Amino acid sequence: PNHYHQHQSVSHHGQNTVGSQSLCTRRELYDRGFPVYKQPVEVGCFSLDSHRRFFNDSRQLRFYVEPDRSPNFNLRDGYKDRFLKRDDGVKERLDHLLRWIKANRSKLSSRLPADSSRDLGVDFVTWRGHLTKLLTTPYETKEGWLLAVTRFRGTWYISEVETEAAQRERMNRTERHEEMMYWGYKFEQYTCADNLHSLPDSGGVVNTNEAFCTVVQTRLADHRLLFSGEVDCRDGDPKAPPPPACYVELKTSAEICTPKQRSNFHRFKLLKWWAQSFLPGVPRVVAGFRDQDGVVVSVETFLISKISQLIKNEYNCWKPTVCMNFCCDFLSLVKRVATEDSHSVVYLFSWEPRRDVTYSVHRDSQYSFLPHWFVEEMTK
Ligand code: 0WD
Ligand code: CA
Repeated sequence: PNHYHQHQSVSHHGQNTVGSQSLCTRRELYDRGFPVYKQPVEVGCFSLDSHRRFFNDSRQLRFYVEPDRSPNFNLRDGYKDRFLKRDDGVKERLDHLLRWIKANRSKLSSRLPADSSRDLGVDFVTWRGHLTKLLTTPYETKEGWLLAVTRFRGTWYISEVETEAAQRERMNRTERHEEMMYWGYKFEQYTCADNLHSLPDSGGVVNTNEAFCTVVQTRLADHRLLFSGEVDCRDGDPKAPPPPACYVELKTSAEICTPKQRSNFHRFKLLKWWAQSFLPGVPRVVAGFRDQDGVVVSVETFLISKISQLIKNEYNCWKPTVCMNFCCDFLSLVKRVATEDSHSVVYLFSWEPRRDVTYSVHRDSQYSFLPHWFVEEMTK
């Protein structure tokens, strides 16, 4: 299929209207007290197998095995002959998360009064990754975003739409970039075992269809959130705390050799790492620092709770409170704007660096993303 023109063709319908409210993304406006963010609670999990099939269980959860401090893992190994890459041209939107909701709906609304059993009991349903993009927006200077919102039975569903720039980048990646995207998954293979009694198998195939996702519930100010995020592995100690506190996020990053590189790492990379793991309450990130040839030269653990102190000496650095307040104000804007409750109406919020967040409204368009089976299920 031709993926271009996905935004242009909307205007042919002549049905989209442009909204009047907008949101400024300047940092100074969000530098106030930290909003209430409740400790995230895991309400379930699911797995996607090597064929990207959904299972309502933790079969894909792996166990962290601490490597040497200087392990010399070769991240290039297997790229040519032991790598099965997920087709990232296939847009899954919220589908897997909605399948989880369908299978676990009774658990979710069991805390609500009996007559409101059709109500999910949350304001927003989305992927953790979409929230990460919102948190980092006041500091983002390169990549904009498009978020489609549908209000359905009192809940706002938020699903990302690929921007034209992101699509261009995806279709024009260099061979070097393609290979470097593999390195992160290879690092996972070197540090994760399939069960408590086994060790990592670096000779196996890396298949990026496989995933384990946690589903968490929490509240940001007056916004009740239900979201899911992919989790790399859990602490291998059986006495580790319950999820999400036992989860470990794995990352690779270029080794730091100069003060300038250290400063950039603090200012840009730690912002993304902090936002991604803070949201679901994952307490630590294990980072493999690699050289130009993809060899991991050192491994370091970062505690999410310590990151804000680590960065305080950087001039003009990011602040967690700005991230959280911006996200909170964006969600308030969504509630004010997306008032029509209909599975086929999409409010498309868009943002480009140095601009305000704006939106347009689309009825029965290509942007509609709630699948029929989900709409039917929730209407029962
Ligand atoms: O259709 C979409 N627009 C998206 C779908 C965008 C993002 C995610 N997804 C889905 C996929 O089903 C995936 O399994 O969500 C799942 C992961 O969601 P997430 O945790 O909310 O995503 P994010 O926090 O951005 O990424 C977590 C990990 C990444 O690890 P690193 O260490 O690089 O942050 O999920 C992987 C990646 O390994 N990942 C993806 N996997 C499948 N599809 C995607 C993606 N689009 N993006 C990141
Ligand atoms: Ca990771």
